Amino acid sequence: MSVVGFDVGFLNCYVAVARAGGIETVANEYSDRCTPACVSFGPRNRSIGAAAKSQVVTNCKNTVQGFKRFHGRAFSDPYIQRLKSSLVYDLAQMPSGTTGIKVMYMEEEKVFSIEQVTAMLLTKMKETAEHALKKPVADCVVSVPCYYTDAERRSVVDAAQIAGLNCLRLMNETTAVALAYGIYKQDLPAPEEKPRIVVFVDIGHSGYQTSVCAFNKGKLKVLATACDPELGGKDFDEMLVRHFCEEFGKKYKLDVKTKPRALVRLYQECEKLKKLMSANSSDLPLNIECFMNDIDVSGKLNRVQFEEMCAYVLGRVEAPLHNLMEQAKLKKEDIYAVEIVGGASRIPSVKERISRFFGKELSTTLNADEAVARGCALQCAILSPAFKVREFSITDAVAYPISLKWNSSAEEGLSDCEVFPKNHAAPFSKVLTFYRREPFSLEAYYNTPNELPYPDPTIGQFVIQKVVPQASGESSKVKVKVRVNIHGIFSVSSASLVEVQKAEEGEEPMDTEQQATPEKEEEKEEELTRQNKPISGAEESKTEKKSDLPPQAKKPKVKTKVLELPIENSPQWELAVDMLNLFVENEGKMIMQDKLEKERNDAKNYVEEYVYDMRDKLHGRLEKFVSEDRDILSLQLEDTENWLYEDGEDQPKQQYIDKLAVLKKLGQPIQERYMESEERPRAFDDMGKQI
Ligand code: ATP
Ligand code: K
Ligand code: MG
Repeated sequence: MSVVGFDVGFLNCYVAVARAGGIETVANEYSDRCTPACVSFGPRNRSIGAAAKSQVVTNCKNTVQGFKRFHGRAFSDPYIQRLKSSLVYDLAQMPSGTTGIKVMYMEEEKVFSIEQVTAMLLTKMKETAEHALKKPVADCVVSVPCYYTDAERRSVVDAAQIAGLNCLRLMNETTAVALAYGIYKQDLPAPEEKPRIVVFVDIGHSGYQTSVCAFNKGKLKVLATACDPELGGKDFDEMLVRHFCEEFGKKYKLDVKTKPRALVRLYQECEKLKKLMSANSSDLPLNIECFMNDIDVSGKLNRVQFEEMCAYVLGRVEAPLHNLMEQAKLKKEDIYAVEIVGGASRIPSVKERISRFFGKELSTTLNADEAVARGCALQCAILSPAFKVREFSITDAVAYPISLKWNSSAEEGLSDCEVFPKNHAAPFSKVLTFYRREPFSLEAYYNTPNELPYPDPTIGQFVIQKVVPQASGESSKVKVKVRVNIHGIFSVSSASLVEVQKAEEGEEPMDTEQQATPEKEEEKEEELTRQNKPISGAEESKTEKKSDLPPQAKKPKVKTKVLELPIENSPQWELAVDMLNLFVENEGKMIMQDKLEKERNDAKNYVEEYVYDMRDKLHGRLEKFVSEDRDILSLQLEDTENWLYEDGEDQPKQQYIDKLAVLKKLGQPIQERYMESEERPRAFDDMGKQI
């Protein structure tokens, strides 16, 4: 049982774990708590995280970044098509129609689905967690932007599974931040008191998310969320890049856009400049040596100019805040604090605008980079039976209103019904009742396509199968349970047919079938239910925490049998099970390949190290102990060194092991003679001191 939280950022990822001492953000193999969301493909292996980031320029076509926005998207999605032209690596269509990336890997052209790429990143983050916890990691909580739709969420759940993770919850990033804020607060209002209202703002590299939450002792409730999925640090970088492309075009006659490598370098330098700009308002230089065609370029910029060129981007900061307050029907005076996180929240003009909107100082009590990961780890701790953590209940909100539509009887045509309005509590289940004689299908969709940052409002088709009329020929009562689950994903979770059976007075209830749930009907329900119309009334709605069984009624005359009905689920862009299994298998193979390649490299490094180490020693402490074997070894060392740079550059692992063995065979006797002398009594100590 592991307790781990993963913040899978667009640019920066963080891993937090729970240990005896509490929640901790842990460092990767480079002693860095930030792992870049970057995967690089090579002729023999993959590099992931920091190792991949270092190849962004040298191996730009096979180094993938910024892929968080491809989840759950068709390749033909206009958004993907628009992005495609601005990327230095290639995108491709998966057989299912979703988005994949095309790279050279193992000297072959390969297409990987977005789920696979994110799984690679998660594999790395999993390793980081395992290294910190010193045990295998499976259970975890993974962050997603609160504006993600179902298809995007399912895609991330699949990615986690491909990486061998058991994702206990996909957690909205702003909700993770809210949890990290609230769980340690000792002074929250009592449950019956007026809640404390806090606004959370997360501006990362790709997206801008805001939420408003109500806190009472031991609980938080998300009241509303509002976002701009296309506003983040990258948009400021974009403005800078555009500016310098133009400037260098004029000044040096360079067409930067034609050279992917130069463009990638310019992005890197502009990001650095932007960060410096947060702390300095004076002129700041931007210099790149050998930028293009052997030309060194330089430019400069100050904060006033920066803000001018970013006026359009900055102008978009307020809209989501208005939207948020409107949805929650709150006044600015109701807000206790505005907590900001995310890297781009450090931009002074962004802070200024948010602060001006609320008319108050912003709070930065949370770690701007790590709060999401910490919140996820806290949620994982709460969900894990193995970890004791303070009771804290989290009620999230549905981001987009969800409706169902279905075919009613011929006369009525299509019917529909909003099952989860915007900001409805989640996770949540509702039971709907239908009267049917045959299988029927439900289509779930987001009913506000205009506010959806996604081109297709369809969530999925759900066919309720094996519906048959009652023995009397009348329609059967079919109860359908719909839910927004813990990941924020809509599903039709179960369906059952209520079979009414006449029974003799005093007869014992019949044994129900294996699948059947022990549920009895109430007459009241039937009266509430119109023909072919579901009832989503309060008495049938239950939160997931409560039992779904209605109170048992004593009715001797009528017995009912409840049959579970199979449901055929076809959510939009669902990854087929056989594909998922194949991806799981392939990820395993690639992990193995990376491991083998690492071992091969290590074996080569051992030879190299031995050559240099031994050569030094032959002129140092071992000098006294070599006799006629000296020349043979020296020669061998030199030969090996040359070999390493020529034929031995790229050999199978065993070759290096054999080479090392040959060298050691020659070196060993010398070292033994040295060791022997070291172990001799004090009288011989002087010799050792000469080293
Ligand atoms: P997302 O949340 O959109 O998935 P992310 O979590 O990877 O993205 P963060 O790590 O929160 O993003 O923020 C990264 C962004 O913050 C980058 O654009 C980075 O340049 C910017 N950033 C970091 N520090 C500063 C700073 N001091 N001044 C300005 N921008 C900064
Ligand atoms: K992050
Ligand atoms: Mg983030």
